[in-house]
Parts: sequence; structure tokens; C-alpha cells
Amino acid sequence: MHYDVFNGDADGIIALLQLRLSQKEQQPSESTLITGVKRDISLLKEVDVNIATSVTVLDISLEKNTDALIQLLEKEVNVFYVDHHRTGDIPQSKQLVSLLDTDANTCTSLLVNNHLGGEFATWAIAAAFGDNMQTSAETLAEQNNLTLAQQSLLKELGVYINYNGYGRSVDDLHFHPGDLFHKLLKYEDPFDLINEQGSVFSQLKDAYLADMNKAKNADVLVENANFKAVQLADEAWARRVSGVFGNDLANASPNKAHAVLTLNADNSYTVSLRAPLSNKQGAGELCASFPTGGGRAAAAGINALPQEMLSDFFDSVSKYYA
Ligand SMILES: [Mn+2]
Repeated sequence: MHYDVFNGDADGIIALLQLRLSQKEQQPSESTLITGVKRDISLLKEVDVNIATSVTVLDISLEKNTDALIQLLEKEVNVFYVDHHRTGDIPQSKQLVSLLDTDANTCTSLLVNNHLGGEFATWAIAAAFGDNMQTSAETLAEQNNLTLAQQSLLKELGVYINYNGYGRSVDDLHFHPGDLFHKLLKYEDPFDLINEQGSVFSQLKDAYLADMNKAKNADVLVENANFKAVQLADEAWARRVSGVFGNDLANASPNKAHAVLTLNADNSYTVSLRAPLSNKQGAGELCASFPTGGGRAAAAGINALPQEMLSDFFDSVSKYYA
């Protein structure tokens, strides 16, 4: 049995999409999908080691999946691992083939695009926009001679798919990421999807615009020269929109770090932190210094920040980027 294990955001879904559309790859005759909301990254442990023969792992931190990976490798399961998050110690095994690059300007779909020699570059561009890697997306778009109008459509697509991945559980999402993957797999060319009336593209677009409109009224908790933090309501729409709203804030003030907080049922906060776009470092370290926190240098999060640590968190972020 082959398993495809992937993050439920644009980068994870589109990384798998490129691999499964490809003529260059040997395709599994059957595959079990394992995915979830964007924050759900401990996915590899859900693979059944007793029936797995091969596993493709995309866009989830190796560091957070090391134990499950070692178990699979010990059972001589072939693992193909592509990712751009923190790796921790990489197990040495001839069963493991990996493309790992933690450069702040690459993402899993761009790594897959390189691996496939640019076979589905337009999809990879959408994914890079979805992961908020504007410059890398634009560079690849120019290499592929896309017009600015085409670029902005791919950006919309990436942003909407990325937006669909945010929620406390898959119940918050418009589409389960596995279902969304299957819907997108029908389109070798993302522009066919974008141009189709009533497609999943236009459904996500309508939903996104409605949620973003509500987010404009968010409460500002802190704002100084280096850092702005806002709080959104504890409702499904806010949980869906928190990450993309953070990207929007970051793009509007590229020299500031931004945090978007939502209150959890247990009174802790879910935190999404973006480093300043002009200084993409430190977010992962800052979040990892609080319980349940982690992520990349440019974008990171804390799943449950206790209320009593809130001012500590604000102080350390403001100080770090001062
Ligand atoms: Mn990613």
C-alpha cells in the first residue's frame, strides 16, 4: 500500500498534485491520502507501518515526524520526503530519498517543480504565492513568460487554496484537503480551473472574500514600530481566515512582524506569527520558545499560548525585531 502524506495547505496539496499529474514519475496504482488542517503536521504517525510499502511525505516538518519516519525506515518502507521546514537530525537510510531545503525563499511545491524539471510550473507558481513567497513565485513566473494578469490569477488561486487549509479541525474548512486535492487533480492547467464557471476556484474565492471582509474589523492588541498583533473572534470564519489575513497584514507593512491571535475554548491563544517580510528570520525560534510553538523562520505559530504568557510573547517579539 502506498501512502501520500501531505500538508493540507496550497503548498502541500499542489506538491502532491504535480507528482501525481507527472508523466515522469512512476505512479502508485492506489494511494491512501493522509492530510488535515494546515496546523496538523504530525501526520506521518497515521501511516499503518504494517501495510505500508512506500510513502510520499510533503510539506510537513521532518523534526515533528522523526519517530514515525524511523519506524517506517526500520520496516524497510521506501520514503520520499520533500519539505522546507525544520528537519532536526535526518535519519540515514537507503530507504529514504529526500529533497529538504530550509531556505526561506523556497517551498515544497518549488522543490517538486525542480525535481520534475518544471513540468507543472504554473501550479508550482500558484503554490509559492499561496505560501506567501512572492519573489520566488514572480521569478518562476517570469521564467515561464507569464503576463502580470496571469500571475495575479495564479496568486489568487494559491491564496484561496491556502486559505482553505486554516481551521481548528477539518470541520471548519470549506473542503477537506483530500477532497480538494481530488477536485484539483482534474486540471493539468490551472487556468482551465480558473476560467471554469462555478468551479472550486470561484467557490473558494466567494468564501474567502466574505471571511476577509469580516476580518477587517479585528481588535488591535499591540502596535509599535516593529510589531502589530490583532485578535480575531473564536468563530469558524476567523479560524479560516487567520493565516491569510496575517499574510495580508505582512504585505501591507513589510518592515513589521505580525501576529494574529484567536482565543481557544480553554482561554489559551492560537497564534500565527509572521516575521517582517524585509527580515524573514526568527519567527520559528520565537514561537518554539513557548509551549506548543514552532515553525519556520519566516512564518510560525503557537497552538495554545497560555494567557499569562501573552505579554511575555509580545515583549519578546517586539524586542527581537527592534
Ligand atoms: Mn509549505
